[in-house]
Amino acid sequence: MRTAICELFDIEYPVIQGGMAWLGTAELVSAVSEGGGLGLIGAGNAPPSWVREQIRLTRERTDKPFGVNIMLMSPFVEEIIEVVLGEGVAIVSTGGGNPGVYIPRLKQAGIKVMPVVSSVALAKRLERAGADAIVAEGMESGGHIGETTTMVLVPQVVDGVDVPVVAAGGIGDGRGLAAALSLGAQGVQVGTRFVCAAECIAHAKFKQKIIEARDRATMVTGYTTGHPVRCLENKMTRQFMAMEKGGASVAELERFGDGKLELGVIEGDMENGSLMAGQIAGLVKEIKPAAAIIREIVAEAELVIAKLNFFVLNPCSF
Ligand code: TUI
Repeated sequence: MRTAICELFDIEYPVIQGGMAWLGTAELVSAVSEGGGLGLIGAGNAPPSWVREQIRLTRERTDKPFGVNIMLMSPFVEEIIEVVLGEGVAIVSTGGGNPGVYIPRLKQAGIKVMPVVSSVALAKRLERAGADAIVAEGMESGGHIGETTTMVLVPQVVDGVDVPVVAAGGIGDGRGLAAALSLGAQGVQVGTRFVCAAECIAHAKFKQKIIEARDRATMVTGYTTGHPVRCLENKMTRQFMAMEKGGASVAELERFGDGKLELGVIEGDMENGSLMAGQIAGLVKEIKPAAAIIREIVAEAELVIAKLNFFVLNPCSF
């Protein structure tokens, strides 16, 4: 299954790992890239020295292409840009803001740039600014989200830009990949499913909580701060929501949220930690190597597409 995204990034399968803060480490990134997908180091709020170290560790583990996801709300964005330039990183994705001002410098260095967006307007603006591909991320995703679902956002972004589009949000198996291709996307970005990759350093309790999650396990908090975030529902999300309903200020809420992601996904505090995960958590049933996850997604998508093709040729056969 080769698409324009495979050509653009020189990868085997059009499956990109979401740039998850704390979890997009050399272990997972190299496993995804070795498996024929595209691994992304999740810079999150990490200091530039950590990002540099992860780039070097990834290179020790794989010769395959990989990238860095820059989270634009990080206080270290400028320094992380310097790190990716200095280390000769080939691919940069961005999230959590408008990367327009950084694109010229990245492009000048020959870096392929793939912003994650949650609206058609920003997709168009970033294509004009030089983006090589666009990730259209629906509100089914874990972490910081927009307002539109993947089903609705992807075809409108596809119609709005000429560069290849990658669908994100709510995709965790081959049916999701086939659906994304049907909407006109040339690939998928997958986050939550890769949290349960064997190589992902997420705490075992977090992986287990995703495996036990059902369709309505997640909750969105932070609408009052302007930064809505989807997480598995727990004591932390209920407290956050209660503070929002009680009129807590943005500063109070931000203070409350500080450090909670590491507490949840790395330290394994299932009640007080922030467990960012997408709605597709309900579909994740087992831990397996990243390469197997990728193989299964692609094989299932090929089967789904073959079945649909058969259906077109043989009406009423379903
Ligand atoms: O960025 C993400 N997902 C994230 S970032 C993150 S770290 C975090 N930690 C605590 C609180 C908040 C965030 C966790 N998950 N996804 C990509 C994404 N980007 N989704 C939506 C956007 C986005 C939003 C606004 C992109 C651009 C944008 O632009 C606004 C503007 O300035 O035009």
